[in-house]
Amino acid sequence: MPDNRWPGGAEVRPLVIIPTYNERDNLPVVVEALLRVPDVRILVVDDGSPDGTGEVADELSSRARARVSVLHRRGPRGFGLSLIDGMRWALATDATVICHMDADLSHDPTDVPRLAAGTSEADLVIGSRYVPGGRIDNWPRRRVLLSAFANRYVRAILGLPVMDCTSGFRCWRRDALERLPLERIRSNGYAFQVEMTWEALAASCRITEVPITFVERQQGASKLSSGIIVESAILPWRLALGRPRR
Ligand SMILES: Nc1nc2c(ncn2[C@@H]2O[C@H](COP(=O)(O)OP(=O)(O)OP(=O)(O)O)[C@@H](O)[C@H]2O)c(=O)[nH]1
Ligand SMILES: [Mg+2]
Repeated sequence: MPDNRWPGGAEVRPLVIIPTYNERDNLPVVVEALLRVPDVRILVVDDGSPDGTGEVADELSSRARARVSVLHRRGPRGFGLSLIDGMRWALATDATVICHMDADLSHDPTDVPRLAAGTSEADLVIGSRYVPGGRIDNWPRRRVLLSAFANRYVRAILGLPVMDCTSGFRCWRRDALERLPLERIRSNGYAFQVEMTWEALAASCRITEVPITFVERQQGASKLSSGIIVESAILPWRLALGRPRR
């Protein structure tokens, strides 16, 4: 953010949540890049990664205590569960903008100020691959097709006015996140992003999309599973049939 203030003078204090599961080689790169962005604080939410990512996160935190925190989760693991825990943690701080991004360098840390700045006029800013200027680099054709299909499918069933409903690179205004019923969110994979978008619209949040370039991970393994795809296929129907948008 140019001078770290929204128009009108309110101070902007961004906090970026990074959920991790087996990202020991990627995490230091993403954290160091984020630390080069002025005023950003970081929360790593690790799910007891067997590869020791949690210890790597502790080491990063010990070098920048004021800016890097770590939440070690116990119990059932999950991307959505981790983000909800991270959001609750963030809401207990004085952060005014709460962002989240993947640890696998698919999301560019230098885009954070651009997304965070968008919260001056929107409650939720989505880093989008599917608006003009947005791109995907190096994804296998199978993944490109799956993602494009998933977005068309969700939009067709739910009529969401959002081009990239499944993007995991987002910034929320704190007051918007406070209005959402986080205790109701059940999804854990891509569907989590869709469910949060649905709830944001239900809470009359203003949503904007800013273009990003999404890059295929270079290291580590994807956690995409058939369970995540099935969950994503079912969720829009569950929302459309069971939970009206008010
Ligand atoms: N805490 C936590 N983080 C997770 C879990 N599953 C995935 N993540 C993290 O969530 C982010 C996105 O996961 P990815 O495996 O990259 O999934 P993806 O980006 O949807 O798929 P790819 O494009 O194949 O990488 C990464 O930072 C992961 O480490 C989980 O169960 N718990
Ligand atoms: Mg990824």
